[in-house]
Amino acid sequence: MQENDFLSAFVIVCKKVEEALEANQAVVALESTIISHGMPYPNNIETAISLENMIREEGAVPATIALLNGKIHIGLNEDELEILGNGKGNVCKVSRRDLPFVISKKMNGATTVAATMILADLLGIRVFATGGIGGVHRGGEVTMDVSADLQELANTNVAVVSAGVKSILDIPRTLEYLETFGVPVIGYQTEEFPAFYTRKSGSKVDYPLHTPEAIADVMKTKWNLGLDGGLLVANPIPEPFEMNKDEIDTAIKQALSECESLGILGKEITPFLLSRVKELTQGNSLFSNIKLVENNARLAAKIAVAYHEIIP
Ligand code: PSU
Ligand code: MN
Repeated sequence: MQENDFLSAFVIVCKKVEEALEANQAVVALESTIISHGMPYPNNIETAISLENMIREEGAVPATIALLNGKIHIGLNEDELEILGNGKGNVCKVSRRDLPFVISKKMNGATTVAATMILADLLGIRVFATGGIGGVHRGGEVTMDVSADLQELANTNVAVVSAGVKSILDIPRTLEYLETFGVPVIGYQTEEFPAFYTRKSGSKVDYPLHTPEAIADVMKTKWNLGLDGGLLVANPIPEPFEMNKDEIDTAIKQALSECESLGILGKEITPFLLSRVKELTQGNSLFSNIKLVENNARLAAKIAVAYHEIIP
């Protein structure tokens, strides 16, 4: 069986994304874990729709990626977003490891950064916007809890735009890991690596770049050199929406200690921490979260447009 026949049995590409890919237009991938496990209903669906609209406003085509009844969907309609976000059915959190099971069992799945990168890459989508990526957990030097997102960045040719990494994680070790695996960390108009809810983390980016065109040029250069793997574009939350550092630090500290005393393990750790931080800071963190993802979607679209102008 040809590779394409094989894939077409699993992949459903929506019409607008298919047309954009055929016409070699800029496409931006979006993940779905943020919809199913990252935000409450109905803010999650509203945000998913607003991200898509912002990407269109910037001249690119959005492709939200998820698994529905075991099919890989690239580009979702509003009914499909509703299934992922309304909390009524079971939607698994799907990273690289989970893909074959959820597809083979014809289940619904929300894709993490790692799984979204894999599926974007299948179709040649090179730019992806998210909120925050997974990383090395605090204590990860003992537990070995390191998100599969980092290995995917090491191997898969997609530029991921995020607002940095939440300080539920060990940010300096996350950056060390990325360095070891050759993943460039670019700061968009910043020298400081951002910590999701706040613009500063105390760690530096590798290279600050000031325009989407400059970022697109680095992507092209990296891949033309045969240096496979992703790039992490760290885009700080806009100043007006930044959270108070003490408020967020206190909530994270409490969430981490509850996680340990409840004995939460494995893939449940990140969703537990995210949802506890959200509860402990009430609406504040949700509002910041929405604003920073929107900011990332706009930048990702600008990078995708710039990239498409310089590739043949
Ligand atoms: N960090 C966030 N928000 C998120 C996630 C991480 O600030 O929504 C989600 C993303 O989908 C990410 C995943 O890819 O959690 C990482 O999970 P794990 O640590 O289990 O690999
Ligand atoms: Mn983990």
